[in-house]
Amino acid sequence: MIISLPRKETTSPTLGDWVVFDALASRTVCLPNILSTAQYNSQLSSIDTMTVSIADILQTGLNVTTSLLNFSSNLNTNAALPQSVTNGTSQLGTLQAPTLPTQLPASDWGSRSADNANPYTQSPSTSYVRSYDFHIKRGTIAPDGYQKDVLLINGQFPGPTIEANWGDTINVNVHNEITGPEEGTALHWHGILQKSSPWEDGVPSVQQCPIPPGKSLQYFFKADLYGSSWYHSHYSAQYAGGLFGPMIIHGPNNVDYDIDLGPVLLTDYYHKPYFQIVKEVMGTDLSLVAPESDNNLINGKMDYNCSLVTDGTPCVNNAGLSKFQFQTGKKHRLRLINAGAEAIQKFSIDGHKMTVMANDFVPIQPYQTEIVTLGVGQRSDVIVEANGKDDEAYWMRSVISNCSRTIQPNAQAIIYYPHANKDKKPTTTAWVDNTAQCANVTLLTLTRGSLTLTLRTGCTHRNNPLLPYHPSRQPRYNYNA
Ligand SMILES: [Cu+2]
Repeated sequence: MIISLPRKETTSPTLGDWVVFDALASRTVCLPNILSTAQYNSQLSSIDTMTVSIADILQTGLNVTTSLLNFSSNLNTNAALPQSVTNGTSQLGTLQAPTLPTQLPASDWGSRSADNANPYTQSPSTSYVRSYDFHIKRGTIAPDGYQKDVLLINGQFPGPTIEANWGDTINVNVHNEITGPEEGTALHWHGILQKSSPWEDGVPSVQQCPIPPGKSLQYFFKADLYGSSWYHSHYSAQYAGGLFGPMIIHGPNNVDYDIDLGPVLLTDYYHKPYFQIVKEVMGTDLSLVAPESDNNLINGKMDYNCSLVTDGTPCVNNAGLSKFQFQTGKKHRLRLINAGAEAIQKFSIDGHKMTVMANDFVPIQPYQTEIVTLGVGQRSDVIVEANGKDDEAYWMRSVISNCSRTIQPNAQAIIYYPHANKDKKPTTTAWVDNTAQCANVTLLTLTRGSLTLTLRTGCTHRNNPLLPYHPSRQPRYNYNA
């Protein structure tokens, strides 16, 4: 196994060293020590990542698991909690999160391009099946420092990234291992058309049967559109309890870029259990109102002000923010996904404009913007050119619009340039949002000079559109004419 290490991932780096800290032995091992000095001087002193094999790490006498674990916790330089406590086994939000390829091996969309093929009617059909195994269990983590019982897929929050090529078949073997209490579950593949497989999706107990506790179900469906999306539970409010993850389908691109940084999940976040959210939103007790969200996460991470906790739940300040790596001068693709429960998100990166290349599963005529607005379930693929300073770090932000009820609307993550000091937080300034908070970006405002609405359908009298239909009375006229 080979891993790539960025330079200076420690709280006490020696200039030019890559370091792994072994917490058990309380010692720091500089990885260049395991390479020859000549190798180090000639090839490695000026670059920013080093590829090293586990065998090389073993030579240092470190236990591999320990060193990797501590390496990943070192990634949260300013974090009080290791990644395993905030996000389980997910690597999202760390500098180790893998970048994505432009396509998986054996892609087969032929001469179809974003310009010449309508994805809704001209998708290819490959013979490739991309298979995933999902084990869904309850678990306890602290994504923003506040300890919470959540639902995890393969121990991960957010759930694993599904990847396929356009036209492939996606096969997900879902094992419902939810206990304490047991509960059904059912997954929904957001945006997939399911033209020939409607039973693989939809509302549980209407279109698909929920998976009973202790049972498994194989989902098979075609990746019929391409771009960025996500999957989530459709059972109860399970996805507000953690049961969601990114789904990326590689297809032809309408805009060139160099590096695919992968999913950027934006989620309003509730400390209340999802059972309680359901009660307050859907229940028959009319004295209850929909709850306020407690925080806003980027790729499942954010800090929280624990002095706000009044119920005695364990909480740690500075749990740790998501981190991203930019390469100076390169074009980075970010796949923005609003995987939240309720909130509209306003996404931006300080000092950088974004080129929006696709919305939902549809490639679009690219346009530049400072702020991307996303409603729940919406996605925007953006290209960001790293034209900032080589030794600077920049804030990535997402703000919950003021039409949502929240205690803490501001999500932040850090983007590092290659020579930025990773021990310091960015000091950059946010773009000014000139749109009304709930509105879309100005460019997308639909303007219709003189639109006359003619009421032809609906519950109104056919001869007098202003006369309402009265449901307690048998209609005497032909409605909906
Ligand atoms: Cu959905």
